[in-house]
Amino acid sequence: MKYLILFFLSICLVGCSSSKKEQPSKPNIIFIMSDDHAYQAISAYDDTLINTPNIDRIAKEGMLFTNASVTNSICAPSRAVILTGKHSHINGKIDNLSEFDTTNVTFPQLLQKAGYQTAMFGKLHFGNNPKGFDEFMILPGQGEYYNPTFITQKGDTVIQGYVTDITTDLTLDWMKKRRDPKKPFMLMYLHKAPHRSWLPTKKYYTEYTKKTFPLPATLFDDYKTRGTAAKTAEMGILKHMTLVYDNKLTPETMAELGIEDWNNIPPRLGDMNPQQKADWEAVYNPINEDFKKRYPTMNDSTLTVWKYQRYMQDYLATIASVDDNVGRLLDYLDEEKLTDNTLIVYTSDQGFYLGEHGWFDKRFMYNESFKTPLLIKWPNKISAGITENEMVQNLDFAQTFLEVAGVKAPEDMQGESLVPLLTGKKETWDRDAIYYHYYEYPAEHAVKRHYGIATKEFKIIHFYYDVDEWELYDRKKDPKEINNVYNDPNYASVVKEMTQKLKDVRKKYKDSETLDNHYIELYNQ
Ligand code: SGN
Ligand code: CA
Repeated sequence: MKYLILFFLSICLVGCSSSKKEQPSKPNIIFIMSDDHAYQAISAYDDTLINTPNIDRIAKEGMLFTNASVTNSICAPSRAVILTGKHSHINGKIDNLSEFDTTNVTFPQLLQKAGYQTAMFGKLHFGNNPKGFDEFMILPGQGEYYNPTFITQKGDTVIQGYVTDITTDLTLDWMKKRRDPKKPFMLMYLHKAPHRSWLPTKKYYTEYTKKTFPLPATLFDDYKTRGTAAKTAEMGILKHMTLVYDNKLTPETMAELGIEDWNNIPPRLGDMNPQQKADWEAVYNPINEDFKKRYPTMNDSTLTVWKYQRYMQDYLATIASVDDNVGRLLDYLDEEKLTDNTLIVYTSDQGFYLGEHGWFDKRFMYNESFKTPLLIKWPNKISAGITENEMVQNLDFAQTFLEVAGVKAPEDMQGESLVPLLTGKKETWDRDAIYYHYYEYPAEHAVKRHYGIATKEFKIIHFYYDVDEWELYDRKKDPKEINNVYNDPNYASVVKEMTQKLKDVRKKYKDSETLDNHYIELYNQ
């Protein structure tokens, strides 16, 4: 009997220690990012436009950041900042056009070295493959919504179906079949949606094309107090959003109505198979017919509203799929009991204009494109349902993830770990200004080069290169940023203070006029 008890005890000891080994003590990290997802289109921030119950779950069970922003509001540069923890002028990826310099050290490389299993699925948009990943399947460039090609370590592969669903299928497949339960993992799950040209699934275009949305207060902004940059940007819904490419009218409709548009190319419908195309036409052809009847009586204002509604219908419908798929992933983590030891981030590579100032697209340091959604949950560490108003940036992710994993961040990373904010130890958080710098000009949408800083109260912006113009906004009194008060004598002392602070912050982050000129020269080559 004694031997029998000893035998069972020893089995238990071996069993217990091996099951302990299979539960890595380091937390898993899941970084979920969509492309161009405006915070205005997440119901945890605002439920005027859409309900996103699954994305909201992250904030309900964790933290909602109301003052998160990017350092450079454009796709690939934002991703480079996230991976390197360095501003664009330091990591070198200033625009979408250049290749990412892979001699940069990225946080996935450091986590992989520290024993994390690493994987990336979805849109990267670098022009080259990511380093530091055990496995990746990424879209080439912008990628396609329907039947997309994926770049894998074994070569390219075309996958039939809808990109948002496929990105999740690939992710879950990796989690189910190739995840090593003995290691902690770091997963980057990166949606292409809701990027232009906004092609939804049948389920959601059928539903959303029946909806009408409230108009944003600044849809008919006249940019009266703003400088040249806002006035000359080519991202107006009326003038620059195209009826065929964006609003899905057919070239035949355009010809019949005698309307000329600079971009008469339909949005990649050629990638659809015959069934997908037939389903699409069954919903979008009647919209064309309806437009033909309305067009003769339309003026600029009614056409703007029509285009805005069409824009919102398709843009938001692509988000409905993102939300469903985020739910699939969260459910899987719950089922597999992985939730408790996993930090989950939901964010976007930048914000986006949903008709505010009459615009779509991003790039500006103005609020809607500067601010980005950020929701983080980390059970047992973050209390549920917390709202955090401190100013945080995409620059902070690398150091946050390294600290979570117990890895020392390289000295030259430029962000701050968010761990003190996440764990309620705010005393050490003393950031009072954040830096922004946008470079891609001259280019599509014609947003002029600019840099600036934001404090909780004010924002100062310097537009340069082919202009030399300054703007100042009182963020508290004028959250919609319609009054540039740079020349208002009442703000003279604020201008002085903010200009000095901007100089100090440029110095702190090692940006300078010499570097501005260096990048202008490079860009013009
Ligand atoms: C494409 C879009 C632009 C968009 C850029 C950058 N045009 O060029 O509207 O600003 O991507 O977006 S499109 O005609 O190709 O749709 S980013 O998110 O990749 O930076
Ligand atoms: Ca983007």
